[in-house]
Amino acid sequence: MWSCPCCLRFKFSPEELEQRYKSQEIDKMIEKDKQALKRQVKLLLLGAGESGKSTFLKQMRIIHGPKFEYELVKEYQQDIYQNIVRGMRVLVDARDKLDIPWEDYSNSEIGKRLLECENPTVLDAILFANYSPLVAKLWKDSGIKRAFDRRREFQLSDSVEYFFNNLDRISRYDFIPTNQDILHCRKATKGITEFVIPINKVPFLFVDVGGQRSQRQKWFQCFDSVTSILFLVSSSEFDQVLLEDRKTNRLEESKDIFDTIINHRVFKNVSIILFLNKYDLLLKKVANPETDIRWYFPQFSGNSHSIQDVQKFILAMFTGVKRDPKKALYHHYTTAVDTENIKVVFNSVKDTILTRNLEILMLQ
Ligand SMILES: Nc1nc2c(ncn2[C@@H]2O[C@H](COP(=O)(O)OP(=O)(O)OP(=O)(O)O)[C@@H](O)[C@H]2O)c(=O)[nH]1
Ligand SMILES: [Mg+2]
Repeated sequence: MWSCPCCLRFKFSPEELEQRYKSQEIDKMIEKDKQALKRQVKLLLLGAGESGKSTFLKQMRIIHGPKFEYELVKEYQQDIYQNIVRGMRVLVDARDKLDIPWEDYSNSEIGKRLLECENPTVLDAILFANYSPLVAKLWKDSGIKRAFDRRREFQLSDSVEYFFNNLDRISRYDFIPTNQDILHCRKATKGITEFVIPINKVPFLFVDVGGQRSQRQKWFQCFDSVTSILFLVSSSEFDQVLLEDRKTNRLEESKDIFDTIINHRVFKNVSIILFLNKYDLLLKKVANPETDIRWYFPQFSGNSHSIQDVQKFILAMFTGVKRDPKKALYHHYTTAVDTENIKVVFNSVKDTILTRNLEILMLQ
């Protein structure tokens, strides 16, 4: 209630007046926060491990700001060095286990050295200089390339090829990661990361979670007041198994998670947007005569080397689990490492989300 300041002066001591003034200011701030919270759009990024959730969030920063801070870029730089060394170790080990001969036998010594040296916890430009010539030499060996071609049989991050192909630039002492390098950098998310980005003067709160099995029990902590769920699927993973148990098909796992989310009663009024991600990798896989989606999904009845047929099949797999026929489900084919693609896709997604948010506000 508003009170006339002149009357208040006779009723209260200066201390009491000050106290009153402070509490009125606090009330105003709380009210302002409440209004801002009401206007805020909360977007949950969900999906299995490696589906591209954190990459999508990086794109939001690249497109809408704020820029990556210097310290963060330095962290990415170290992670990129780690991605490269770990990636080559995995390939050397796989070549051995798959019994693929070296093209140049002298590389076996280099491979052994790489496997035997202790895994450094922090790699900087100076330390990385010890590794980069070894990695460059091994990447040229057809034995390693053949192991790489059989990568679906073991666990290798999708970005290592990009980094190996950019090794000369990355090995320079003055290397500073570009946005493209940052987008390819792989670090599994542990826990929950929240990031607010003002878009069209509306605060968008992005919530990024870890998608691996051990991380999923934390998801329910962020199920409150969600405006929309952006569910990411790595569509190129139809022939791969999970890192967590090395036997479950990755696409099947992703579909099961989607089933739980889309049919969850907490999300009855939440719009769900499905991103069939890693379109670039899917395109390459479908064109490859050495693989066939039918080997993993015998129910596939189209042309297994037609990208449209494969996309249609994967989409139907996901839309098919939705139990409520009235529930809206939007979908997009995305390449999360491609800024132009995400710019276009997010523009249309944003309009859907804002309209939906307005409807919710009007109902309140
Ligand atoms: N080529 C390609 N790579 C992608 C795409 N989307 C993501 N990646 C890469 O895939 C890897 C995994 O992406 P992340 O964004 O870390 O996946 P995530 O869903 O956050 O994974 P978790 O944190 O483990 O749940 C990274 O190395 C990305 O650069 C894509 O559309 N195309
Ligand atoms: Mg992540």
